Amino acid sequence: MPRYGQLVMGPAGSGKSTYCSNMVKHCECLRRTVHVVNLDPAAEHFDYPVLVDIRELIEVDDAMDDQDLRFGPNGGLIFCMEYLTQNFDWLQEQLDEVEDDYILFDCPGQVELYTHIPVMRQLVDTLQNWNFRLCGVFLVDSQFLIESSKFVSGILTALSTMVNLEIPHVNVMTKLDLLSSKAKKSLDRYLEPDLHVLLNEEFENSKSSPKFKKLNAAIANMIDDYSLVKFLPLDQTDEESINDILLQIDTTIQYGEDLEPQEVREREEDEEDNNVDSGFDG
Ligand SMILES: Nc1nc2c(ncn2[C@@H]2O[C@H](COP(=O)(O)OP(=O)(O)OP(=O)(O)O)[C@@H](O)[C@H]2O)c(=O)[nH]1
Ligand SMILES: [Mg+2]
Repeated sequence: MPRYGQLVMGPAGSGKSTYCSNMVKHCECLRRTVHVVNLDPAAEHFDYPVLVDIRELIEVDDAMDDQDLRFGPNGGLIFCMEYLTQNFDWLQEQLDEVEDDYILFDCPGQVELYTHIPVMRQLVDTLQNWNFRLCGVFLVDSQFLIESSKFVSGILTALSTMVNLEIPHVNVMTKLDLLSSKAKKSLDRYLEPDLHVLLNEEFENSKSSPKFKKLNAAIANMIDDYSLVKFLPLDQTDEESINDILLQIDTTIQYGEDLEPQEVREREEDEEDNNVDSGFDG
């Protein structure tokens, strides 16, 4: 039987742990069991029930307090993640204890982990060897996306993660509940962006150097070539947005295809009931 997993990634504070917690609550409403694995060795608190906690293996403080290592918080975190890759059998033991295999992996927020350090790739390869079908879920805070030049940097991080990991991938724009109504009106421009249009507008009246404009045009071309960078909106006060994201991810990892027909029917009925009778309070 395949096992299923979401690798929940994104920059610091983008809402990864909150996403996991909301997803667990949402799945409870659907009578689906979803477990969360905390992979953040610096996590202090999260409000989901945790199946596996990396801090039982190693914590950032261990790497910082060690007389020989003497890491600061950032190097310490990378050290912990590398330590995890040397102790995958520990993770395997813990994961083998559950039967309902739909697991959210709540990852740390250090961008280097996604862009060039091989740790996440090693994790992906290992989980795939353990029969996991994985979807990368990359979260970006909408506060940073809603301005074109910041948007380019958000997109580049999402893109390099996607290319680096080579697994099905979904980008999510979080914290829409915090956007002003004016910003919400221009949201569609960012969810499925035409970067040439966005950047032209941004640079039309700006005094940026021609070289900088040229660089941005080249980046826009490259991103359009991939044509894969779009975002699903997440408003944690709107259960439907959470459901849409879940459905999209389920489709990419083919969750449900191995269920018996009766189970599928029950699941569809549950999801319909749930959409009609929305008792979710975020
Ligand atoms: N209003 C609102 N606040 C949110 C949302 N998601 C997260 N937050 C808040 O943003 C802050 C960071 O959220 P976390 O879920 O801890 O973010 P994270 O990505 O796990 O952060 P790190 O693990 O430190 O990288 C917290 O104060 C959350 O309450 C959201 O959808 N709406
Ligand atoms: Mg977190």
